[in-house]
Amino acid sequence: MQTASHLILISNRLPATVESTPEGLQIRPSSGGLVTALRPVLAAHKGAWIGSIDSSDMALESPLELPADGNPGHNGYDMIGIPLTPAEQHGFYAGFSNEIVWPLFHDLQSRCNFDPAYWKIYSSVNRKFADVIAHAAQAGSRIWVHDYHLMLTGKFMRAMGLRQRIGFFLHIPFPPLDIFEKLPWRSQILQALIDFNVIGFQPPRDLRNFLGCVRRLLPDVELQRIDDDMYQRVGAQISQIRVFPIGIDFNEFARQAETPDVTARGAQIRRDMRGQQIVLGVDRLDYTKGIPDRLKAFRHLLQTHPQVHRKISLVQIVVPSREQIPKYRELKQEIETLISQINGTYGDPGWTPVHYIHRSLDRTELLALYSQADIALITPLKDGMNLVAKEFCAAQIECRGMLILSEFAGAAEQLRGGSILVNPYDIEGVAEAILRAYETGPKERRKRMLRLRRKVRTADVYRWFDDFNSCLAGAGAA
Ligand code: ADQ
Repeated sequence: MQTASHLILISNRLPATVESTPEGLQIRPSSGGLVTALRPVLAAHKGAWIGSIDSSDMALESPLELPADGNPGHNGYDMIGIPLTPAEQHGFYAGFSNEIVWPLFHDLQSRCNFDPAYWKIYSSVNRKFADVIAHAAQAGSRIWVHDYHLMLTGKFMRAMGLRQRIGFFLHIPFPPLDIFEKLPWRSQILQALIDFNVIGFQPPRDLRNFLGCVRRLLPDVELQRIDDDMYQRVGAQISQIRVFPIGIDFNEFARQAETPDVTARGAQIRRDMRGQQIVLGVDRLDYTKGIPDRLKAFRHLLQTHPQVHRKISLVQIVVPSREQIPKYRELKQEIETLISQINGTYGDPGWTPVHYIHRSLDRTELLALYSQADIALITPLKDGMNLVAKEFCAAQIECRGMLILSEFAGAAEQLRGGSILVNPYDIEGVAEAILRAYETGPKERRKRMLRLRRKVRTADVYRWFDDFNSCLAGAGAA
């Protein structure tokens, strides 16, 4: 018998990799935006996490149940891994999710490949997820679906007769009507989303866009405004549509940033780059993160302000991502060409303008860089939130760093007071912002960073989780 607080989280991938070894199944916790955000809140709640797994070496046909008992990799959660065939992986994940929804929802419709075959597979994989959820759900379960891969699951769960409270949180942006309506399956997606009891978005911008689409494309749906950040659907099924800006585990990041390992590594980085201000970029390899435009802005700064030569360096960390998709491979090439061109033009034996790291970093290395950076340059073309901006603030124990942030990141809404906001497409504007940050004195830096840290500390991941979870608990069942 489960209690009413039994929570089922569902995301495209399980927050772990499962490998078959002669000793049995090996389960390793994985990293990534969503997992980083949710891991700290898992320990306190009981329930299950459902997501797909790579089962190519296990020849699985049915879902793999991984009970939490005695397995530290689970964070106290049962896990259920859904095996997907290579065709499903291709059509659902690489295809519909990442060649259609991902670019479209980031306003990059020219990058979309609206292949109708993708839609069929997306729909059938969403049904498969809904089926597994229906089997795992208990009478009092709350069901919380994450992100754009699974927008149809609510509809399928309802069709299967599930009456529990179901919520959906979108980690990525929701586009404005004139972009969303390019989607050939726009009404089906919107109709499916409205079947959730709670629909959560990151910044108010996305809530407004969603409401605009519902009003235009689903005119029979009646919405009632509760306040600026919250709307309610009127009708048989009560839905709340709200903003829940995601945060980080601020205290944990700040604590780790002061550990001896991080401090020692930070001091070494400082020595290696003495006499220079460190400009830091940290991103998954993704065209939405605006890395080429950022490099062009940095190049423009070097071109127009020779006084900063040898006094400033960009450290650009790029985490490999979605390497099976050709556009991502092309992006890597573009980034590397730009970096070698900048270093070839401006570098000399004593100074490398751009340091490029193409791999995932461990927490110590990442925190050492965050804590030593004089300027964080975070310029996504569009982003649901952007956790890197918040992690940077948490690790800035000495309050020396300046944050330059894209006005199109969801985080800009919360961090506008304290950061320098830029239009990431404006190469000259971003170059000017770097110069301005470079010239900012210690007193002003400290004032700004204290303000940013206060904001990030208050709106942390626990608050995000609690807000959504209590909203889900309070939402009417179907
Ligand atoms: P992402 O697009 O993955 O997440 P982001 O929010 O920036 O983007 O999170 C990236 C995460 O990866 C951060 O926690 C960061 O620490 C980590 N990371 C980045 N570079 C790393 C490196 N080299 N080594 C190790 N770790 C690294 C999606 C949405 C975002 C939204 C999040 C959470 O696209 O807009 O903020 O979900 O909702």
